Amino acid sequence: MTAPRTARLQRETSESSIELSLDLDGTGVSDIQTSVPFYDHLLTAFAKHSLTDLTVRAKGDIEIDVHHTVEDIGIVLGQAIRQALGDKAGISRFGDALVPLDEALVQAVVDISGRPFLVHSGEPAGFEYHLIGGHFTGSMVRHVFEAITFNAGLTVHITVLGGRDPHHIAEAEFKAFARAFRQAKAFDSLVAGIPSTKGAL
Ligand SMILES: [Mn+2]
Repeated sequence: MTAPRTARLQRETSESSIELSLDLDGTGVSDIQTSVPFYDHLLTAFAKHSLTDLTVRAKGDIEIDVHHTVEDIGIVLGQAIRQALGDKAGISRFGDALVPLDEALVQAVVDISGRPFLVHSGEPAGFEYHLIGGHFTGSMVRHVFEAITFNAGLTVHITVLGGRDPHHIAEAEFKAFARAFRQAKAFDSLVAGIPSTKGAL
């Protein structure tokens, strides 16, 4: 292993104020206070299952809607991932996972490609309108993956294969993404240099 794969970012706008730090070579320890309780739950699951140490402190205009705060944290998380990945030398690059949560089942595939692309499908009809925990709109699940993917430079495919309970589905999506990302960012001792025929990712 070369340089530490860490990042610490701050972002301040009229809509939110965010401090985020992460270590991609951690053990999944997290300390997350976003002021959006269900999002704390999702990000804690992401940290735990991707073995990323993650600290988030955020305040935002959640009296209007959780949208700005949730999306902005996704943007900063994506930027931090990109920064911490560095030149991507020696990593596996690809990862995939199939993760259940009771009746919910989600497949995630990650390519640390440097090319932002999200393909997301399979959430049941009405999912986007459901208020999970009474405050977290189902539509924000895809929106967070858009923010992470575009800002981290990842190609991500997330397919919800089954599920009925919105809490289960959202959590299984984050866990599947986390497990696939864990594989993709892992160092592979057989990989010499940057795993691309182009020589850059
Ligand atoms: Mn938005």
